Amino acid sequence: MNALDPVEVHPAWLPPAAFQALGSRRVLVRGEGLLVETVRAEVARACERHGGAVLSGYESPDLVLTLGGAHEEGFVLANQDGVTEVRAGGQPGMLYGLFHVVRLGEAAFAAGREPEVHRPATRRRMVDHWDNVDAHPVMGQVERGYSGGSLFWADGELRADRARMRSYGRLLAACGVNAIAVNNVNVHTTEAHLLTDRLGDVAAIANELRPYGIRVHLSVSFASPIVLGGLPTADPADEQVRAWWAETTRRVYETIADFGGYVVKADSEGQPGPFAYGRSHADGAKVLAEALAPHGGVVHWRAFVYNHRQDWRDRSTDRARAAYDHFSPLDGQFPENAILQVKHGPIDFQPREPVSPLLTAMPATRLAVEFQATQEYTGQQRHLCYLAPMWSEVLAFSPEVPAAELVAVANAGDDPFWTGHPLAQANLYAFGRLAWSPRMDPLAVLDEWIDLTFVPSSTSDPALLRRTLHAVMDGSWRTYERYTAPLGVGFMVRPGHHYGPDVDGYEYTPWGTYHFADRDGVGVDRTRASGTGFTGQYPPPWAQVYESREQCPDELLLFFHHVPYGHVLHDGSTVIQHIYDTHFAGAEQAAELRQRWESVAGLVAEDVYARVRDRLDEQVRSAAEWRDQINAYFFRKSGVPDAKGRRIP
Ligand code: GCW
Repeated sequence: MNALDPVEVHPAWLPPAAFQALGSRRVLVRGEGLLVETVRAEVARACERHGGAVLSGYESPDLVLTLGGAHEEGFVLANQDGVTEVRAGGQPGMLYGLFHVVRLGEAAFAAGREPEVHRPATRRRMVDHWDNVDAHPVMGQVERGYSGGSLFWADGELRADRARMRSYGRLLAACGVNAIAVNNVNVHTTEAHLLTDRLGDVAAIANELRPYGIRVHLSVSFASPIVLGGLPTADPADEQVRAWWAETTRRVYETIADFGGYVVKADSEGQPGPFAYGRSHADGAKVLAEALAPHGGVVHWRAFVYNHRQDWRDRSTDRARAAYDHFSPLDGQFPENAILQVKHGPIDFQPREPVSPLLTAMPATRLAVEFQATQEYTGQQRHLCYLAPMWSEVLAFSPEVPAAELVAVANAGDDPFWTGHPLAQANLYAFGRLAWSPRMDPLAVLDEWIDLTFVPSSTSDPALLRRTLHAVMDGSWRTYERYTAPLGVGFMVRPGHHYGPDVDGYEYTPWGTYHFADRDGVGVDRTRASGTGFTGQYPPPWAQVYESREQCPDELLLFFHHVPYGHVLHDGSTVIQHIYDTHFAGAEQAAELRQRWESVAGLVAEDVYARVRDRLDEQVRSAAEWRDQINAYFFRKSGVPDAKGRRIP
């Protein structure tokens, strides 16, 4: 048995106190296997701390964890005659059942509890790390990482601190995640070698994560046959190329028998892909899928393909259209073990976007929805932004969406609090829970996270703490939205690092992210009638709703329409007045959050309190900067004064 002792970092949603109810019981664990051993070790540690006992035979237990059910990852929780039983389909199910018992606390042992059946909505619940092995000259160790260094890599090497990897796997398993990609989708030279001569590093990570039921996936370069294999081409139709992928993949499975598969970013932002050979993305995905199929692996093929060298003068090209235009004609052509991984919005993880229409256009293709837990465009873990309400809106959009697998770009690193901002841990936790159960209420998820992370019995005023956490977190995404780019128009961030306001930062660049503000109005005309026609990519009723200025939801108005500043919104205010009002309000709310946090001084650990306070200080400063730049910009463009006479610099 491997040592499972947690390391000296913040315990996140698994502090020892969260195991009190379980650990004070008499527990019987039945079965054999690696994950059952993990369960046994968890139980033993909890019982040692809290006075319970691990039973081995016939003594009467309070809790039985046993195997024997239908779904490998599922379990049934029941209480009969005062004994709580978790009957799991397979070993992973027992592990998830254990963490469910932890989540329930005392409630798991209440007599007469109705039996509950639990099983994940989808087979794979995955986090993608954009971690580099070699620190990248611009992007650093972790691309878009705001949590210190990588958990896996440092300065070109695999990290020596394997215990931290193990602890991470434990946290992921406790919220339901079962797959992880350990390197950046932008695959640079060193990282390309993880597939071949540095595979041992990947195997070492897999060894740490395996006891928690997590499979390792690898981002690979489409040009691997050239870069690693010395072939003259990476053309997917070339026999040598196919043979190279087949043989390379066979070796991978020889080393890591339960390897998950490949993640590919192709023909995107400079990454190589099948277009170079006149082949389609289905052709490209096929060659990798075929290599993986005999071993049970999958390829996640990203749909984030667009022209990043667009001419800003050309108003007919629309980046929002790109994924659908490229991929919808390929529906039905992807092999069974290929999963098309689609960003949740048509552009790029903005705080407000419509749901990507591609998700409704691929009935014959396996899909994954990609969320971004790392807060690239939502405050970079300096601002508080609980993202689950946004993700839930995406998941509720249409029946296709919750049926897809879920992937999140990870937000964790070697920071002592895992996620830089301690409250950003909730985003990782919530992602796992929503991937398991897409229809869960995001605020109920937050309650789970609060109870686990800030165990009520460990604080003198749990009610005040809970109230405060809800007050600062529930609406934090909307607060962020208020003081940043208005009404869904997006991208008013500083080019490059994407932190803080820069209204015209991207306006005259090749990136395809424009707002088209002039003296008369603002927004992108994506209608069929007079714009780029993007609205036509949606099925009814959305094609009509988004096409119509009158019906389009306010929060997306400028994503779909170019309107005059005097355009009247559903709430009765004009666009320009809405911009002023929301920006004043948003910055004020940020200041209120900061005040509110003071009420939990002494209720949470000092280091957590201080870190959150410092981040909130920066959020208050930055929100005021956003308010002033956005308001000043639109006042100067439009010449329309604020109806309430507030000072606009
Ligand atoms: O949002 C953009 C980021 C890039 C990222 C890219 C992607 C990994 O700015 O840093 O590259 O998306 O999703 O591929």
